[in-house]
Amino acid sequence: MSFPEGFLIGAATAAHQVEGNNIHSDYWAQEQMPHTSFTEPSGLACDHYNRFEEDIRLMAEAGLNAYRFSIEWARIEPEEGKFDDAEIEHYRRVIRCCRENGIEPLVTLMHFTSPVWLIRKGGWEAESTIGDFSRYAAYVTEKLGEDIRYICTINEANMGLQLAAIAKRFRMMAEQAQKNAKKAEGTVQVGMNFEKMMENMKYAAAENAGIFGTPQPQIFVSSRTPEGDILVFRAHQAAKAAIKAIHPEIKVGITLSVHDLQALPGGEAFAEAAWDEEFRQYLPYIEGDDFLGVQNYTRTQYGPQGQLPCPEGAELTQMDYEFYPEALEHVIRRIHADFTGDLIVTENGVAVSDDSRRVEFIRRALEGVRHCMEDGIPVKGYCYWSLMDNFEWQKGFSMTFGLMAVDRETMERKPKESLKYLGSQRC
Ligand code: GCO
Repeated sequence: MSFPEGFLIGAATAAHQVEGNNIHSDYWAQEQMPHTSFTEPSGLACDHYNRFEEDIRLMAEAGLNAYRFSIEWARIEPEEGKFDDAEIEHYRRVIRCCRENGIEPLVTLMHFTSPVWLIRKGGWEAESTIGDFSRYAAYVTEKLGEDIRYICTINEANMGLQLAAIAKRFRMMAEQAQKNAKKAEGTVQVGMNFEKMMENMKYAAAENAGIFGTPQPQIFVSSRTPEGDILVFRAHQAAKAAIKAIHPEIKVGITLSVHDLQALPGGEAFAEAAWDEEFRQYLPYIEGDDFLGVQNYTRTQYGPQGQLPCPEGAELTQMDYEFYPEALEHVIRRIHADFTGDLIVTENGVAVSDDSRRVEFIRRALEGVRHCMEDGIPVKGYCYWSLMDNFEWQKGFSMTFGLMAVDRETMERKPKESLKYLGSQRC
């Protein structure tokens, strides 16, 4: 089955990861800290801010008809209550360029980065963020709404608790390491400086306090309290109401990070609990949304003792995920059992150096999407992550997810076979 007329096939990016010089954002500030946890600063990133016309043209020439990108809040409102119309005009040009190239823009309003002033006010644990975010959403909708049909309010809104669980495990390991730092260094077969890591954490706390007024700034990608976790979804609801009040015809949704959670014998309860925490608990906050953005990369397996490592001998990606494109079909089916609204795959991709593996990944992932649609599941689009190799947050530019390579010196774009392959998959 080929995809129906109007099915969206495209690529995704995020402002901070590709545009460059996002200087009013919390991430930019943390990247400059002497004891930053970032491998390298984002700097000019992929200079997409200045090269977006070329990038959009390359997508259109390859046959893509959709582009998911984010508008950067820290550019639009660099100071609280002061909106920068010049930046609105920049994004108006991006949206117009999409339309001129026959590409549907899917606009994300918040993709992990926030203005520094928001974090100084308490960030994603502060009640005031709900009003600040919906005011920003209203401003963008007023200015650009007539050219937009799809808005994703918040990217991967369910990351907070996932991070809290990881941070808890890390803290326990770090406390253990602090007790026997030297001894701990002898228990791993890799040169680790646990003492230096602990030292760094102390300095970083002081540096964060200097920037944000607190040693533990509540940036979006932080461990979240249960109240903070729900605050993110309340911010989504407030922004959706603000958007609908101005342009009710715009389709509004949120995007969630979802794993294909698989239970081996004895692991059923763990897998069920993980699905409740990762997805089901948020259903009341997304019921009635126009679509749900599905973001999936791999699977997670559970046995009688809980989460299992990747299967022995499995092909791994640069991110140490298992190469497992079948996860997408499984997770779409699982979501549809609980949420029967429209679905758009807003992120699915693979960080590999061999592009033929990316082509194989896309082929198998889209095969799974087709199977879901043949069974009547309302999938309306697929956006591959990512259009170009870009700034993978704390890992810097080392991960290559892109359909295009970018020369780090010259910023020259080098489209890969996978870009052409993806474009060839439209109806
Ligand atoms: C995320 C973000 C992207 C990542 C992508 C690859 O899901 O973390 O949406 O910014 O770069 O997922 O890890």
